[in-house]
Amino acid sequence: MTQFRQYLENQGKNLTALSNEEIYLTLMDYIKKLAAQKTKNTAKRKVYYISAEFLIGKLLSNNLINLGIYDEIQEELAAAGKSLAQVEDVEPEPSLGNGGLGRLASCFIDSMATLGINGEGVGLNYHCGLFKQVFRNHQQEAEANYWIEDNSWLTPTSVSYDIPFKDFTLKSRLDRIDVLGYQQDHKNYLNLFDIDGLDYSLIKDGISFDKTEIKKNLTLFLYPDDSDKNGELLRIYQQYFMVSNAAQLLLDEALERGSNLHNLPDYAYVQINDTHPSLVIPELIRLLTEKHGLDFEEAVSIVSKMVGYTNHTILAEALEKWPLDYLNDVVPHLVTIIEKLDSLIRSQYPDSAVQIIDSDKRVHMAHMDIHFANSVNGVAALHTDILKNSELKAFYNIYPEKFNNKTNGITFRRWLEFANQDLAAYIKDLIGKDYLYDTTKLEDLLSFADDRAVHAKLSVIKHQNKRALKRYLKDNQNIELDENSIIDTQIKRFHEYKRQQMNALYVIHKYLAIKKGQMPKRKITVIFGGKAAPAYTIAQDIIHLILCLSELINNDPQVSPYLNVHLVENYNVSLAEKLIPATDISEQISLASKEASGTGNMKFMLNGALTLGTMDGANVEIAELAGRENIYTFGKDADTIIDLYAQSGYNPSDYYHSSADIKEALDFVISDRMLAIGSQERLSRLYQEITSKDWFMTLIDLQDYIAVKEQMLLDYEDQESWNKKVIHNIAKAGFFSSDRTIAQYNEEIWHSS
Ligand code: 26Q
Repeated sequence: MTQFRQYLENQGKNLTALSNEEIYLTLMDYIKKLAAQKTKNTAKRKVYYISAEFLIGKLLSNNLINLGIYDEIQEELAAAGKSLAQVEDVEPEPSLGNGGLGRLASCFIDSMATLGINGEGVGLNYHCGLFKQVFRNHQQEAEANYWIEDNSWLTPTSVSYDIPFKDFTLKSRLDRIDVLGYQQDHKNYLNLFDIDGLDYSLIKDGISFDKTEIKKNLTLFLYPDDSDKNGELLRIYQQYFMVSNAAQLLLDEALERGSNLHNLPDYAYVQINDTHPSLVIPELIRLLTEKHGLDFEEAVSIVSKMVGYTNHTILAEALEKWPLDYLNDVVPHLVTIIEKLDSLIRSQYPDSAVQIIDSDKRVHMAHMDIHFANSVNGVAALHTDILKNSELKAFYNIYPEKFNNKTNGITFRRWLEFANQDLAAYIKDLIGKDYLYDTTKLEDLLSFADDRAVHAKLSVIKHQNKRALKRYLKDNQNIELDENSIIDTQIKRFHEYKRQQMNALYVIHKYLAIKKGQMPKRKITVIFGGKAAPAYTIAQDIIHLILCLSELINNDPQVSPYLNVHLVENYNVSLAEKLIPATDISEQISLASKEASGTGNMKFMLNGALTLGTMDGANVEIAELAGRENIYTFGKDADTIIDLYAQSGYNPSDYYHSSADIKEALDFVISDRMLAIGSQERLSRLYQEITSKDWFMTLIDLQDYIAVKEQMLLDYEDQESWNKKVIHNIAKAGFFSSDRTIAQYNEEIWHSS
């Protein structure tokens, strides 16, 4: 009898009689009991991975896989006439993240546990998290997403700290989620701090709420609207609450394990995920000096040995700069410390480019991080080079030894074993299970690169995944997917630099060609997914354009047999798990130099989609590893784009007037056919933006993009050579395991053992 059957019998439960909801709760309880039997990792130096986001996805299957009992449970359920997949549907998806940065943090805590590293996540438990996206009138609307149910993966603790703000002190509470590594005896935690006294009635329309009632709203939403002062203040309250809790937890745990605080770096390391947790630096210094009596110099020296900063962006608007006045309104006790740190730097380095507080009295969080961390890393080779040679050059000149690269990765447990079970099983048939422990073993697949039987089987698996996606989209989104079409997918947050608008212009180009009688050989389905920040108007306009195109094209009987366009609603981890295995073409088309890494690109590669991409972020490493001939690249390179910005040398009207294709596609945005469906205001604003400003250079690569995409569609017809490319991609994806990334963080930065 299996352990699970025994457990059911002890509880007097019979699977056949249980609903899917009841089975879900039973499995959660069973997993929590198994997790409770595991002891914690104990290495002396503990890593605290502080992050505003943890986009963890559903946990049921992930935990079953990591416990090594997924197959067993699936069989037990099947024997009782139940489906594990339907039970998985019952689980709500946690809404604690937004995009790549949050998903990365989640892959990282999975890998830390898998490698047996004593490393935990620290963040906030936002009760409504990121907004839920709904489409009305071809526009995005935002609704509050209440994702926490009475029974959840969160386990309450008695840990609580006093968090001092200027006008009041808030008591925190800590909930934890067990993080089980793959087939590990030990576990870690994801620590999510919260407040008591949260008040949902503050939420009015959609996601608007009273931003001034901090004691009742602090953990309501992730990234509350910060387009006004109250919104910015709330974000500072959230950030300080997060890091003061993290710092107090870290100090408590270090003291408990025998640190005398003078040797604190032997007991703890803090990894700062982008600048959102940067206030942890002055907060640790404050606690060491004011609470524990160390002198300022020593506190600074201690903290400087135990903090690492990861940069995820070179976009100026995403680099946080808080007005000193705002910090004074919320955390005046940190301002004195930040000012001291600033004077320290001023006395050593006169260069205004490296100051912490600028002449407008704004605190540059990244600058503080770089001066007082002992490691600064980018997230892909190209990104780190850009940091060193242009964006952070002045800092690199001062501290060359601090800068290092850690190319991102993804956990193969979730993104292959779970998401693409047929492919994973087939890989095991071909090369055995070793790749589960050493993902570079996937290279053994190269010996099948020319094997026709393998090509055929890969096509069959892709087709089955398309059928599974078709069923899901039909049942959940009322979308009719053609499983015999080429699936071309762009899923990521909506942002001009990611250039969903360029893909939309391709769609228009294709639509017009079909209208002129130029039919593609095979039907193409272009799928988009992603949310736009509610205050980001142009991103909303791009969503509007795509929803209008979808309406126009899918309902045009002349065009829809050849081309479909879908924008899936409320894109999240669970949808990604279904979309990626069914995709043929992976759209990674950011303006070169702007996408720090990308991690979706890695997931698609591993799942047998071919990349259509610019030489940006980790695409560069994908091209190197898989071979330039096995992916489809186009567009200007990063150096060219960086030079163009430096010289203000890009003018969209040059491109608009120089190509009939581009002009025709753009003019269509404000054509009568589009205006009959969409909003004049949104469509003409977008048209104006692209033809006159186009800060992220949509048009510079459009012609090349169209040409390479056409070639790709033609190449798809030769399934032999297509699948050969697919095999090269899967075989070389091993490098992008987050286990490799985390092993590097540990060997080169954390030194936890
Ligand atoms: C900043 C200021 C004010 C309000 C919000 C923000 C903010 C919020 C979220 C800034 C950045 C983010 C998220 C960034 C992010 O997800 N970056 C992605 O990180 C991935 C993991 O390293 C990379 O693969 C992606 O290239 C990068 O875009």
